[in-house]
Amino acid sequence: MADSIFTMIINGDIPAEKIYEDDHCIAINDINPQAPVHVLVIPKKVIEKLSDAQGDDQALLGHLMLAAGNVARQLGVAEAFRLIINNGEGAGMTVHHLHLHIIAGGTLSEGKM
Ligand code: DGP
Repeated sequence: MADSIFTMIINGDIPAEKIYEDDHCIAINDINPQAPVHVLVIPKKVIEKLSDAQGDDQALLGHLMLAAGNVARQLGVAEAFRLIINNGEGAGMTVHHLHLHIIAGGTLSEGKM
C-alpha cells in the first residue's frame, strides 16, 4: 500500500510544522482548518482506521488521548475542545491513516462547529 500523506509528513518527505512530536505520534495543524484551533494528532504506526486497531494497540490509543490533552494544554485550549475521529469514508474520512482532530477556539457550546 502506498504511504499515506501523513506517513510522508512523519517521514519528512512532505513539509509540515510539527507542533508536537514524541516517539509514537506527531501533531500538526490541519491544512483546511474548520475552527480557530484545528490540530491533527497522528500515530507514527500506520493504522488505517480506528476499527482496524487491535488489542496490542491499546497502549498507543491511550497515548494518543494523552498526547491530545498535552497538545490542548500547549495551545491554551485545555478547558474547551473536541476530539473527533472519522472512521471510514462514510464518516468523512479522507486520509486513511488514523488521526484525532482537536477542534477548539470557537463557540463550541453553541454547536457551531
Ligand atoms: P479526515 O477527513 O478525518 O480524514 O481528515 C483529514 C484531514 O487531513 C483533513 O481535515 C485535511 C487534513 N489534511 C489533508 N492533507 C493534509 C496535508 O498535507 N497537511 C495537513 N497539515 N493536513 C492535511
